[in-house]
Amino acid sequence: RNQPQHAPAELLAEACTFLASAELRGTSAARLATVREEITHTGTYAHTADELTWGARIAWRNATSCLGRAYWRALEVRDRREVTTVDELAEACVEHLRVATNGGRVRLTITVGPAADAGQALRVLNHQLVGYAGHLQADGSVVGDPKSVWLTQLVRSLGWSGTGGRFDVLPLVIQRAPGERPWWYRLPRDVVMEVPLSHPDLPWFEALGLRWYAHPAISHQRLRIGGVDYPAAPFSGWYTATEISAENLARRYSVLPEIAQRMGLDTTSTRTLWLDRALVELTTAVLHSYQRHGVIVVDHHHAAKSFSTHENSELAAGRPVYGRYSSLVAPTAAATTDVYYRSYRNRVVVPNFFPPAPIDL
Ligand code: NRG
Repeated sequence: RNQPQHAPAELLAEACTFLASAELRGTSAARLATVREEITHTGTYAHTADELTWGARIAWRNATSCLGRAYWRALEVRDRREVTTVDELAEACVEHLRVATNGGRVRLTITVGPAADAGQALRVLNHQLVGYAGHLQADGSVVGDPKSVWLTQLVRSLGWSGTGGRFDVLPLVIQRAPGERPWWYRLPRDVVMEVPLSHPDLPWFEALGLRWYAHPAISHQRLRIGGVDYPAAPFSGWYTATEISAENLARRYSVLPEIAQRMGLDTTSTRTLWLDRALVELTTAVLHSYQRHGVIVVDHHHAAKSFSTHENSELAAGRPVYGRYSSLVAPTAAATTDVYYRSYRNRVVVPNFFPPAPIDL
């Protein structure tokens, strides 16, 4: 635990490759010498504000499962590396939500916490800063988000209790170092923006009581720049409507049978395409409701188009575009988008976002 994470030679090589990136406009020889010296003496080095900013942007550009990468240059990077305690990280996360949510005009924002170092890896255990609890029932069913059952049980064991409902916002859960007790923090209501779903033409839709939060603030990933790991680096971008409709509400919350029934569709045979038809109305409701509440959300056709344009400009800049097909292709009407007909190499290059280390309680 008291050893630096990477052999200095490896770290030095990754640092030098990063510092040579075109975006940094040729790091000076003096800076390279300083970094080399710092690594030799301390086993690591600190990025300048500019290196951190470009490192985070390039990490986004390299994120193979992201369809929204066209906007990588617009990422706002908040430098919170001075944070040292769980309380301070919780405060930085709340501040992140305030700034990124921006009343629904979601700002593309990353907040970078302290670098991992010997024995410490201050991090957020939630998958996203805002998320819904999954309450496991005695019969094995789940009220809420089945994805969160584990975290919900953890925070309950730490003394949290929620409403027990389907859209019960989880507290932030933060750990200072592997093996240490995590701490939880209720999010102030005013930083949690949610959108109740209604439909432009189906008046009964609103009474289903469906809702979702305004934007995803991905908080479990480890950001790696030039050989340095940042285990706490919450990232906020724009939702594609089908993430909410197809993946979250249809798949995990299993809402399609009820919608189909309210639409009067025959659900006894898949040949009636009741799943497809109910899902289209659900996606319509998401797009309509987010727009009505002034919250940025992207439709999957627009998202796919922006990605194709991005691919072309990256290729023109001489950079290959890697991707994970299954994450890039739209979950509905896939074959109406160009992405469907393409193939991608899923090559993970650094800087990038990585899965977190396994949670050690
Ligand atoms: N599917 C997840 C979120 C994954 C990341 N998607 C984004 N990221 N749009 C969900 O909550 O539905 N982003 O930073 O915008």
